[in-house]
Formats: sequence, C-alpha cells, structure tokens
Amino acid sequence: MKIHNENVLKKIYDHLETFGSWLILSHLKPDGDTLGSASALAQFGRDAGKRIYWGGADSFPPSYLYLPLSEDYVRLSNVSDLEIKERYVAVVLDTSTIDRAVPGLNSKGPVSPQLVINIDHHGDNSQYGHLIHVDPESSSTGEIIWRFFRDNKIFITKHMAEALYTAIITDCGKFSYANTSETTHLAAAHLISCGVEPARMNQLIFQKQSLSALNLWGRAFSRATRINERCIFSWLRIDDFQETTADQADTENLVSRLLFLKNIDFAVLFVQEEEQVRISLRSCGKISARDIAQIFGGGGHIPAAGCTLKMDLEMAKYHVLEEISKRYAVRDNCTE
Ligand SMILES: [Mn+2]
Repeated sequence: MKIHNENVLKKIYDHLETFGSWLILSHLKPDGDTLGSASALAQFGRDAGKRIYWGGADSFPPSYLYLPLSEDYVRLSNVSDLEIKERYVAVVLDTSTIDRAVPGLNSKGPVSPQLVINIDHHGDNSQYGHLIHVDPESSSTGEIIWRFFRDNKIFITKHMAEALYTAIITDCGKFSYANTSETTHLAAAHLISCGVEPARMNQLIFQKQSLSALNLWGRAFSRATRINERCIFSWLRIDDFQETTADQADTENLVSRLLFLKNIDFAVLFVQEEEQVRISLRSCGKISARDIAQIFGGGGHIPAAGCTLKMDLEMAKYHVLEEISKRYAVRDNCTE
C-alpha cells in the first residue's frame, strides 16, 4: 500500500509552527537514525527561534557526539524531569512503540506535552500520538525528515545535512540493505549538494572501532555456527565484555557483519546482559526477522529486528533457534 504522506508532513510543519517549545525524543539504545534525525530537527527548530529540548531514556552514545546539538541531549527517566512549564510539543523519532520513548508522554499533568507527534518508518509502529506519520517505505527516519524539509521548503544547512546523512547511511547499511531506494539515493545526493563530504562522514561514522571492540567481534566471529544451510548465529557473554573491556554499544552492526557470509541469509546474535539476553536478528532472505522477534515480544523491521528474553543464555538460544529452524522447515516444504 502506498501511503501519501506529503499532506501529513505539511500538517506536522503547521502544528510545529504553533509551538514555541519542542521536545524531541530519541528511542532506547539510540542509534544513528534516531539521533541524526533528532539533531537535524533540533537544529531547524533552534534556527527558527524555538526553545529546543532533546532527550531519551538512555545515555548518548559517545560515537555520535559529533552530531550538532548533542550537548543539549538529556537522559530522562520521565518527560516531567524537564519541568517544562510552557506549552510544548513532543516529537518522537524512529520509535515504534511509546514504551521505547520516555515515560510520561501520555500523562495529562501540568508538565506534559500538549501534542505528541510520531514520525517513524517501522512497519510495526503502534500508531501512538496525536499526529502520526509512519512510512515503512522509507529507509530511515532521516529520509522522512529530509522529505519534511524538502516539502516544506526548509533550507538544509551543512550541519543539518550531516546529521541527516548520518541517519540515512547508518540505517540503510551504506546503501546496501533492501530498504535502500531511489529516494534514499536522491536524499543522499541532495545532502551532498548541501555540503556533506561522504568520505569524511564515512570516517566519522564507521572508521572508529576500538581495539576492544575488534577483540569482542573476534570472539563472536570465532563462535559463529550454522543453524542450517542459510542461517548463522553467534553469542557474547558478560565475561567477553569484561575481558575485552568492550561495552554493549560495541555490538552495533556486528550481527549485520555475519550476513557477509556466502549463501547466508539469516543471522542471529545473542548478547548476554544482567538477567536477560538481547537478541538481534538480520535477514536478507524470505524469513522475516520481525516475525521471529515478535514471537518473543520484540519488534523491528522485516530485515532487521530484535527482542530481549529474561532467561539464561542457553535457554534463549534454544528457544529462538528452534523457532528459526521451524520457519525454515515450513518454508522449504512449501517451496521446494
Ligand atoms: Mn530507523
């Protein structure tokens, strides 16, 4: 289904204009897309004379500190932490469900937002908020914000362009994932015309791995095991992080790297945390990563999804791998 978004983006602009204060929210475990989109929107708001607040439930990942206005980001346990007394709008970016944002958005207290705008590209977005724009055909929320600027004839400065470029290239795997479209490339081309230098951005975003992270990845790679001919999995224990002095953020993109293997179209990474296991799923074949994640209470996109299980590592592996094997068995029986 093709959703016609242009009018919604104009409506969002009109509503934003009526507020003097904006609270921009990024999702839990913030990634390049939610942060890059927020940085670009925050810059636009600030330049338009708005009072800008920017925050999220988790701390700001150090690797994205180059993003403009990152110094304004505040870690929030509740929207009311900021005690914003004036009328304000909350814009939630790249966040599929309200519980991945910041608690308190739905409250009706004196420091609650008057309007909640939900801008996202996750197909399983739960449609929360008063003004909703969900476009699963966009590679990234950054691509949607780029369209928002373009459709509303907003001038994109070099710094805004760098933030949007960050959002787009991190979510489309440098234009390599199935979500990459003609529009993704058009957006990137336009951002380059606004001053983005691709080689410099690549260096800022991707050429920054620490030796600790490299050692951690090495452990995951050395354990990589096939589930069947087309699926592969690996895992990391809490000890691995301690022994390599890597941290949880160092697992970003690791699971996608497992898909580089020949003839592999599904990859799973299990990361043990205190009392739970975080599971990242990636697919470039016919099995939906999101379908598997949803069985275990998670979500995401068809090619990239995740879930968290409150159990030990071995049990988590057992349950998730069994589900994947079942899916492949059913598919193979149907099609071959
Ligand atoms: Mn995204």
